[in-house]
Amino acid sequence: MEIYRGTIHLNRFLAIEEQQALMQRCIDIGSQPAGFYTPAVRGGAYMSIKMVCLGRHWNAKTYKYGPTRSDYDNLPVQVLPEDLKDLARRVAANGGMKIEPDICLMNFYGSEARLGLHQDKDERPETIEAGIPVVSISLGDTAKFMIGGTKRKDPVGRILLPSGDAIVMGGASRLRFHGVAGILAGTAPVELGIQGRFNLTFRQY
Ligand code: MD3
Ligand code: FE
Repeated sequence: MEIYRGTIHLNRFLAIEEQQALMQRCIDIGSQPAGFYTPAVRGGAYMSIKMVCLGRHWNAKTYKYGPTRSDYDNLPVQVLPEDLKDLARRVAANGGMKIEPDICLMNFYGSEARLGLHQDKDERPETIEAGIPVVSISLGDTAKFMIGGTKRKDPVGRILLPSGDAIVMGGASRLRFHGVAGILAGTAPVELGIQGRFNLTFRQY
C-alpha cells in the first residue's frame, strides 16, 4: 500500500522460505573477509549497526561511494550478485517503479541498535532527481521505522517493519528523512532462528 506519494509498503513480500534463503545470503556475505564491520562516522563515534556494502562502498566519514573500504580496512568492496539485483528489480516493479541497482547496503541491528534520521542523498544527482527508488527488505526482528518529510523538522510518522516486508521509496519520497528508532527484540519468526535484524537497501548510483 502507498503510505505516502512514492512510498510503497509491501507487507509480507517474502515468504518464510525466501526469508530464510535471503538471511543465509546475508550471513554468508557478511562472513567474507570484506564482510560486516562497524562504521565510524566523522568525529569518530561508532554507529550501532554493522554494515556490509556490495557493489560500491559507502564511506561513513565522507558520505561518498567508492570501490574500496577506504574508511575501514581498504579491502575492495564485494560484488552485488545478479540474483540480488533481480530481487530488487522485482520489489520495485511491485511498487510500480524501476531500479537498475548497483549498490546494496546490508545493515545488521542488534537489540540496542538504531539509525538516526537521515536522507539517502549520496547517489548521483541525476538518479535522485529522477526519483529512482531505494528498495528496502527487512529480515528478523521487527523495526520501529520513522519516516518524516524532506526537511529535518517535518513531523515524523512511525510504522512497524516486520520480517519479510519490503519498502520502495521513490518519486516524491526519495528525499524523505527516515530512520530506525529501535528494534523489537525477540520478534523474529522462529523459523529464522535469529536475534536481531538484517535490512538490505538497494540503490542505483
Ligand atoms: C525513506 N535503512 O540503510 S530502510 C539506510 O531499516 C536506511 O535499515 C533503514 O535508512 C533500515 O539508509 C531504513 C527503508 C528506507 C530506505 C530508503 C529510504 C526508507 C527510506 C529513502 C527515502 C526515504
Ligand atoms: Fe537511509
